[in-house]
Amino acid sequence: MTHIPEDHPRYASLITRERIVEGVQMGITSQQGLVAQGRGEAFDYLIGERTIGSAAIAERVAVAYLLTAQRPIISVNGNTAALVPGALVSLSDVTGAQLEVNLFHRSDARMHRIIEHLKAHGAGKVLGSKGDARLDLSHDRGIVDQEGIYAADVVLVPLEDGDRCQKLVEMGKIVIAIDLNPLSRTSLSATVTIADNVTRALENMIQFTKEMKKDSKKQLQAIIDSYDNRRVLADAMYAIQEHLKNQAGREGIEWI
Ligand code: PTJ
Repeated sequence: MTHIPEDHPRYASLITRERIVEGVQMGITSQQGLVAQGRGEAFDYLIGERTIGSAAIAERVAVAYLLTAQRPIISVNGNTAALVPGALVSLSDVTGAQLEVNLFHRSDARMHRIIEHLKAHGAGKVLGSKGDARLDLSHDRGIVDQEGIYAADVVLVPLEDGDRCQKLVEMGKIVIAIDLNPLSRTSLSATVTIADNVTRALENMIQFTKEMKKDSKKQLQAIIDSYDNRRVLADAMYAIQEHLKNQAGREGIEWI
């Protein structure tokens, strides 16, 4: 990794870049994953590189869904495996949700490397390599495990590419997306959209799970029932607008 000094003003962002590049070099992340990360970075910049209030609400609701689910699954792709392997394993541990590797650019070698990478970060069983069930999709993201995503009632899909999210919702599943673009197809079709960087979102969710684990089913259900995803999407768009306005104001640029 290139040495990034901790006092660099863009330290967190540069470290994230290094991790994703390392993921490509290790054969975990696809080259296309670099482009996806760049898009995420741009949206993170627009939103102010912070967890906005409505994203924290969505993160709590996501935790409530995971804790009340019968068969919760955390879907892992090449980007999340490189960026947040330890946090994926911790979230799986605290919520009881199983990890399943599911790739758009699928190959046996990548599947194997990602599963081993998660295991090196403490994961026990990792699903995904059986691929014994199929979602009605014409690409490899449709290949899933029967006992995993196929049978799940709640699926967490960080950094998704749209049509699988829609398909899972059509199948009657609760889909939780983590996507910094509040206007992506994934964001618009998920049950719960977390417009936050996956690096912050997972850490928040681990913390919230520890707090909410003692809540009763009734309390968790009340959190779920009070949730409105459209309002959360609208708030993310508003937050981007306000952040840009403030930025312009600081630079003496008139907002027209
Ligand atoms: O590993 P694979 O083969 O399964 O491929 C994974 C990628 C990410 C390449 C694939 O799913 C893809 O192409 O995704 P998209 O269509 O680029 O969508 C990724 C979405 O996630 C975009 O809306 C980005 O803005 C968003 N995003 C990217 N990085 C982050 C992010 N959201 C949160 N945190 C990030 N770090």
